[in-house]
Amino acid sequence: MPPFKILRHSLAALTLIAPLCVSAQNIVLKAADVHPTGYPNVVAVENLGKKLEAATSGRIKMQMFPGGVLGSEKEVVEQTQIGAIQIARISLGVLGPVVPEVNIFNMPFMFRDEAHLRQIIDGPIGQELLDKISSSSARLIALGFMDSGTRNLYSRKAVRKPEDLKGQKIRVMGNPLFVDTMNAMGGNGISMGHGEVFSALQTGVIDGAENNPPTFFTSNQYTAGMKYYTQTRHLIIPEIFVMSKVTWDKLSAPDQALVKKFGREAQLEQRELWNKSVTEYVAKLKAAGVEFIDIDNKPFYEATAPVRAKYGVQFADLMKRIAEVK
Ligand code: BDP
Repeated sequence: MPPFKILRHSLAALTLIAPLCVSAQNIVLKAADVHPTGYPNVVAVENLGKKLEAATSGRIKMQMFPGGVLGSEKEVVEQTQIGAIQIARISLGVLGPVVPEVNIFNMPFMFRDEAHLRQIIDGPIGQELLDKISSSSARLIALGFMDSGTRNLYSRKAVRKPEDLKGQKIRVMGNPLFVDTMNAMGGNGISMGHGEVFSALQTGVIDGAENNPPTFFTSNQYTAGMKYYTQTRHLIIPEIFVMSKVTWDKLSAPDQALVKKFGREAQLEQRELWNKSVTEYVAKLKAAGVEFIDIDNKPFYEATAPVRAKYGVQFADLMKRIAEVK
């Protein structure tokens, strides 16, 4: 057959097949998380996938890629923006450089405690922030928040006050706000992706980092000479999970409604899993010999006032509303 005929035949075949593919609308959602299998966020997103699969009789499926195999959170955000990844579960911290409005939640000592943060993310202010992300130019649809507890500092040396951090290189997430925060707390903030922290600690490229107990344990960072876990309680940041707008726009309105409904359920399910995991990993860290240092964190709070002033100036009204939520 002459080549043009083959081409014409294949095009004809394609036009026959293509409408079938579209009407079948089989979608496999690739989901990414830096945490390992079994971590509360991973489990909650996997369950969201299972519910979607059941509710659509297998038309929509999810494949979870845990453990950072699809890249750092920064890379995962970029991949999700272009539609190469469909669902990303990330810290709200790394979304700050992409959607600056979210930095309201990323400021040091923004929330009184975890209960305060939960009130906010479950209520109207949380919904407003999700809507801001979805309507921004980021091409991400925000499905829900998750708990990430309280971030505390860990280091090779015992830290009790800002002066103890002098000269220490402390890893923070990739957002200039966190570098400023760590510098204000007395150390030298160094930003890098989560997946690089363990070896950076081991090789002495950095002297410490900061995170919640489940991450500190499951990433093995506590085994890299991190003997002291100081209760600075400087950041209470939620996680967020988003869908690529490229994917979202391809879903029918009923499918979009399912994704939203199960997304909200995932937010609440993760919380139950989270509560259990904090108790479990605090016990494991202590059993492994990590010393938990309880301190009066007021000096760290005071030291970071300039950071709140610098980044908070654009959020004055919202900060007032957040403080008023009891
Ligand atoms: C963990 C968050 C994860 C971040 C990590 C980090 O769950 O999303 O990647 O911290 O510090 O608590 O990078």
